[in-house]
Amino acid sequence: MQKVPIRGSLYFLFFFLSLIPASGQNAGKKVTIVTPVSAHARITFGVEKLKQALTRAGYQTTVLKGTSPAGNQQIVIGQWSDAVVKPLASRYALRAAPGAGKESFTLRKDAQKPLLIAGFDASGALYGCLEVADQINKTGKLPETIAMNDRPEMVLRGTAVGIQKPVYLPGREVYEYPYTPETFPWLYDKALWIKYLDAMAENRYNSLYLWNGHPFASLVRLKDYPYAVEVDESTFKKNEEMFRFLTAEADKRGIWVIQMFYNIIVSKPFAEKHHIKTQDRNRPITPLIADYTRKSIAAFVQKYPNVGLLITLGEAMEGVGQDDVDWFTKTIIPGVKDGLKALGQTTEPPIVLRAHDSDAPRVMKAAKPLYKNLYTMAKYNGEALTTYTPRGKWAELHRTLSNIGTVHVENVHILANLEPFRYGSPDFIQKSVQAMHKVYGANGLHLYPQASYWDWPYTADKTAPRLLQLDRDWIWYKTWARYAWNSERDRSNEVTYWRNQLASQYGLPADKGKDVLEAYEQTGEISPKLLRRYGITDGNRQTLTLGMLMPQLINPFRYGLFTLLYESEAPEGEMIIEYAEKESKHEKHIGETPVQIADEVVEHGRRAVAAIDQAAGAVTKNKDEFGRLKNDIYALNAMANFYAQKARAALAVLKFKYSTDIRDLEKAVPLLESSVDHFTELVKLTKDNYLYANSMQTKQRKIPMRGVDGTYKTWEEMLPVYQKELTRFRFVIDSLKSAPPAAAKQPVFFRPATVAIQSPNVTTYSVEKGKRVFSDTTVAIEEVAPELKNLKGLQLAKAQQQQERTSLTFTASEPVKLLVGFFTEKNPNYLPAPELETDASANDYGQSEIKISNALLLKGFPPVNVHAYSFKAGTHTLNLGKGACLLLGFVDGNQAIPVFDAAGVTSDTAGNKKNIDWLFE
Ligand code: ADA
Repeated sequence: MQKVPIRGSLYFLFFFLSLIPASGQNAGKKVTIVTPVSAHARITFGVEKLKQALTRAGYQTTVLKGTSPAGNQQIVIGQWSDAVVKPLASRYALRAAPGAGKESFTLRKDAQKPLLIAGFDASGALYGCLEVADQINKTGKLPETIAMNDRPEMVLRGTAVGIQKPVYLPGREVYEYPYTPETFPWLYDKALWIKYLDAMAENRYNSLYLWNGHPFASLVRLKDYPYAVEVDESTFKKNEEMFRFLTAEADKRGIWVIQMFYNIIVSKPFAEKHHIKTQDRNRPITPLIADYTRKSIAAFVQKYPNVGLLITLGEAMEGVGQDDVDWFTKTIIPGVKDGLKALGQTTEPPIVLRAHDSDAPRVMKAAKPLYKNLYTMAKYNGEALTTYTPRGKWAELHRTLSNIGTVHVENVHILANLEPFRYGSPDFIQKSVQAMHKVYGANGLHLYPQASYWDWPYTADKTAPRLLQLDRDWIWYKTWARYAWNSERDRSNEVTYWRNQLASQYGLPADKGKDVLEAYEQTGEISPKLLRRYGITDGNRQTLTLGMLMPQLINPFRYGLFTLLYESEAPEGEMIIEYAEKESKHEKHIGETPVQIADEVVEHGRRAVAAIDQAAGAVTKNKDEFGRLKNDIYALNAMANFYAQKARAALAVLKFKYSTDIRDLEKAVPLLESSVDHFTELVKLTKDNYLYANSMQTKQRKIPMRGVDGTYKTWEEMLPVYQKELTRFRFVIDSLKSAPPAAAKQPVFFRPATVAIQSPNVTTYSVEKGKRVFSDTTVAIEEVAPELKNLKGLQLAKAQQQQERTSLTFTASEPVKLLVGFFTEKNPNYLPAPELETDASANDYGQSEIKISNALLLKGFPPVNVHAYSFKAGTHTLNLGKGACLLLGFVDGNQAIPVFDAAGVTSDTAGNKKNIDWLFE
């Protein structure tokens, strides 16, 4: 797999096809297929598909190997270099077209002459066969004449399957899912794999990524670490058999299987034996785990030399830094090389490096001299679909990786803002693929499932039996694949193409097919626009379709706003809070505004509903599925209206923040009421139709509500929250009207807890104004939220925190919470706050949420946000990363830590100025 020098779009040299109307008169007509004597498995597979199409059209087929063609009802198939191809190619005066490359093919047939299917390679010949089979299926006959060259634009066109679950396995951490039939019955279902692989081939995908934390201990046994295997003997055998089957069947269809894994995770039995954790975000590389991983990779490559590897250096490994470089160049690449050496093979399997939570350009620089078959990958729009006009810092990173000279692959990652509704807007997707090329310089696609990634192979629809994603989301796979093959297709032809696809799907006349397309394209704008203008994050800690709380709209920083969403994954524009601030100052608005989006999504919803209603009466096929699609369109319309009204209400409320005029608040009431009404409608539409909104049902889920124990995953559970918000709001307005603002709420002081600290040796300080927070500087507290005043902070040396990770070992006789202060600025000098977008373990101690925003101010430092880490009684070692932070002391574990913004209590300089969240909570 090398980079193809010329893009497919330029390569469309000529294509014409003369079709004589299908006569249905093929019965008894004989066709001879001629293939090379020893044809590649891909060619044999292509011939099989072609034969099936011919038989369906009434032809009698015979396959001959290596015989020269005679007569016109012949199809000659092979690579340009094959002996069977050469004579016919020279009869047509053809050879591989200039610039033809991997996976390219040529089809040629003149009237009364044989049909030539010539591939640059076996994949090309396969695609040639599939193209002819498609033509026969469409027209009912073999074309009389054909002249066509084609090849894909993107080098890698892949889909992902997560061998993961919506919840953690008992006693396990994130991503740790051994391959067993109990956990993944579908993984051993060969018929399902064949169906999936056939659909991939039909869409011309050429790579299948399997995602898992640590697959090796389910697939290989190591001489030096035999105890690391984490499945029983019979499962181990089943896994070997399943993997062999899958890779062989994939290869026939021109598909590379690529195994993904996270670093550094070790198997559970291995961890137990060596008394280490299976994963530890802040663990440095040790010789033991390096050796174990290197040997695991070597054994894997030796056993499955045709399987590629997708590497995630981030997440379970110390953040961005030299460790990433070392791990990739001293453990992973040598592991692959050891495996090749043991095999006596030199063909390097592809290694794809993810730019996730690591400095991929730096790692690639070190790795390029060591290994040739390298690729890079980064998330297209984070863990969502938000825009086809990406820009900013994130676009820069993509371009940097594309410019390295290896192929850069776009990862359409978890679609956290689309779940669980159907999505299939050809227009949005075509433009996205164009942006991948033009803005990012990329030349590969890696596509996640459209929804329910963690629940593969099922969708969230409440049906019996459950629907398969592969069936329900056919249009998702088809659209991306079509544009990955060629993104520069003419829009008006595309409208015709998709109109016909949808008409045939639902047994509709063409014009009604167009209505369905319209419904898809109108709704296709709603979730992207909403998230990029109102959202907190592009990550899967937010489920957009469940709505957002009012404080999340009016005070997003309190919820760990992921600013990249606005800066890179949205067109230039304003957030709700920015818009309101500008309004108050009578400043000019720039770019896409929240007000504009409110209007636009309502209009998209209206048009989509009208379009789907127009088609509904004419449906003759797949009626149940059409009913579900229609329901989704209605649901998206209700959701669009919910957000529009709530955003408008938020703007009115923010106006009050500046005006302090209660009339501004009163204007928000009917808007908020109406948003709750639309949400009630959404509940009605989803209650009997969906099992859940989001497939990740773990503690990482945060927005709109925490997902502890699988709660708050349906609209029904959210409705009372929104109703309560409204009730509180009405009540507060009444109180404000009838009485002057009540005296400030009395702070609830935290109850300090006593623990025995084993290391390091520290002195403590009272968390009060004037006290020094570090042992090596004179920096003292300028302002602090009074709630903290009884706590004993731990004085650490700032310089040391910046050089080494902060580690604390202590014993608690009762459950405790440790309050940690993070500086609110991204800067290598400061310890980064827990970030679920790049660290799925960031909530292991319940620490991901900001408890007290702007809790503390130090001179010359950014404001400090407080997070809380929970511990049971016992001895613990907490490893934080490198960078300055404040350990503000231990609190009684039974005391609930309220979530609030102390801005205004501390000072106006503390970031968000006046806080009005109390209007709603
Ligand atoms: C985030 C996300 C995870 C996973 C990860 C990744 O941490 O929350 O679910 O998708 O990124 O591998 O990109």
